[in-house]
Amino acid sequence: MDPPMRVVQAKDRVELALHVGTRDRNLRLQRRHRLTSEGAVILDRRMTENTDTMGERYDAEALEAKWQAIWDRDGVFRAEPISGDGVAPTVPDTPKAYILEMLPYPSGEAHMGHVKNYTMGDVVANSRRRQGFAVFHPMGWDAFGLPAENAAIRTGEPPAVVTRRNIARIREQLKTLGFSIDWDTEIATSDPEYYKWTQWLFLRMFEKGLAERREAAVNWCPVDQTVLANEQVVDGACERCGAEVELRQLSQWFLRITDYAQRLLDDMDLLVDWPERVLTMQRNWIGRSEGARVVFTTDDGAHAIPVFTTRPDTLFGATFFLLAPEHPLVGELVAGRPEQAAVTEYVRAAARADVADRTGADRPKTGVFTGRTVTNPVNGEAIPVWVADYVLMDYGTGAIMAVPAHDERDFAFATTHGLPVRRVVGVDGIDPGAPVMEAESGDGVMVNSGFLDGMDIQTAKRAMADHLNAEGVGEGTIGYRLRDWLISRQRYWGAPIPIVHCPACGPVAVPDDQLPVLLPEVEDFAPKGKSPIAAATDFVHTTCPSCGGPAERETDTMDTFVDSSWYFLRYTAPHLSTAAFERDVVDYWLPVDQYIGGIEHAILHLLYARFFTKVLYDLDYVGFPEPFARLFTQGMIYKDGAKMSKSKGNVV
Ligand code: HQ5
Ligand code: ZN
Repeated sequence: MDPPMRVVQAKDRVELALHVGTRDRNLRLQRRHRLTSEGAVILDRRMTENTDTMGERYDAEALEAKWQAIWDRDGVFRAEPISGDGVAPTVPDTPKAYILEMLPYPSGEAHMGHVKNYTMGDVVANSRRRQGFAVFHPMGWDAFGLPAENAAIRTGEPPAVVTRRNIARIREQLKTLGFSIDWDTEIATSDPEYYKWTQWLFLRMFEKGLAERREAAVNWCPVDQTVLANEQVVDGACERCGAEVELRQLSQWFLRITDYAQRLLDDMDLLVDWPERVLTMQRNWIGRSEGARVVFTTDDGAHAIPVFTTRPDTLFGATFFLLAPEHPLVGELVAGRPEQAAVTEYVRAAARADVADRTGADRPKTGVFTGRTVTNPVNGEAIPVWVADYVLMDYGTGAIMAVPAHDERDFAFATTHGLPVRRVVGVDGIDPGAPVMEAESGDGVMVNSGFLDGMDIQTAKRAMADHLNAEGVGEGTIGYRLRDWLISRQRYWGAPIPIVHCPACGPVAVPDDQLPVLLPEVEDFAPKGKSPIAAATDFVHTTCPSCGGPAERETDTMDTFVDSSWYFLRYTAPHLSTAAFERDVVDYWLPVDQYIGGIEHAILHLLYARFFTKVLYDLDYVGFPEPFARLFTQGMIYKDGAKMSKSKGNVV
């Protein structure tokens, strides 16, 4: 057979001949160029059937099997160094290339979405190898989570069994494709030897106060019967099943990613090889805003009520003041007044209402007047105090200054209850005193705002913060849209949270030498509002590691995104039993030189992985603050108008 590509170059012409073999055709592609001072000009192209070598055309089954067996035998894709029990790897000076694609959920079979993703990584890995880099190109399975569990609920088969079968199938498919993967470092996040270290990481965070249990209004999916992270709620619906999400008041585990909000923003400066689009999405998600804390004083001077606002520039437009029904001052403000009965009744009704009902954008804006006023500290104006259920105690201080001209909900409230509306950000071509017909959110120049008049919004924000500081009635603050990461799930197929609840000691960490806390076997995987593990009484009843008294194990499991927040580190020590990974080896391979995956992970996974890496960096377990030096986010493969996925049943 001819060599696949032949180049003939003379002084004034170049001829290219390329052989392309497919299963049933063998083509010869030819192209002739004339070289001119302008460059190469194509003279002609030809495509011919190569009949004389028909017997030698590319036979995928035979050739792939032959060469893949040889690659396997010789371990040609094996990376060095890798940490393992009983080995003491030495770290070389060879330039390295860690090429990584996002690991798949083994929820069924590989499909074209995966093939596209992993082919791109393979191309990069192969080219880096030929350039002389030590290449690390691993693969693993994001094996915990709802897909395997839902399949198990349908068929009654344990998720572990379903997962094992799926992994075997998808591994076989990826192997058939002949990717240059180091299969010796394969990991599955649902293996106890992996999740032992997921639990270990959780405990390091627990020790640092970065993992904590607290009561909060959380997103509840009534179909999946579990809580969801904010990031898993899309337009009010569960990202996985599409059901409308409810708000519930529950005690849950959170990771304090908000402690890292500013660093997650600042370190984007290091991510010069990330798509600008992804950085913008993360920046918006973190949503840093400069605002102010402003103190309003009650009409009798007895109470100073602070509010947080992201719009201190609009303070002159505050025409009324709202308290959450749960605000601790409500009772006292109306005590003995004619408004007391109506306010008490309103507070009682609000306590019975669903939080989602209270805060929905197009719900009627109900409220009740307290008969009291507070003083706006910037202009001395007395403004009426109302109680309104769209104000929640969980956010800010449970009190807000209402600026109806520039906030939609405040505008709706003012309209409903006949309260004044005052424009403070001008609109081009409209008289500053003209009536406001709807909440105006545009950019403009300050009006009706005393010393702020004529400033743009940004300048006015800063000027107001300075003024509040100087007058001692508030101060400039920095806030973030980012919320703490809710990681507990009331589901079976996940890493158990390694905590014991003791009536005397409270939540106590399971000692490191008792890890992993193994997922118990249960009969019934169906969600019931609490984790199916709660039915495993042998598992639940235990003794307190601290005082030895009777205690109960935590039965929630961790969000699958916890597993995928550190897998790229574990590949460097896939079977090491004494540590999650080793510092010198992980520092050799990381950061990942090229990470490739779908744009759907621009916020969730990529932010979580950055957060975990920073925590480990601060704890001195890794020597780099960012995990992925370079990122490529491919377009997702769609079919019939939906993301190609096993759960949508539209796979090729
Ligand atoms: C694509 C499609 C489908 C998928 N386990 C997670 C995951 O997304 C990744 C973790 C790091 C959080 C891409 C997808 C991802 C890769 C694996 N894909 N088109 N798993 N129709 O199995 O491009 O974006 O769903 O990079 O394949 O996808 S996964
Ligand atoms: Zn105890």
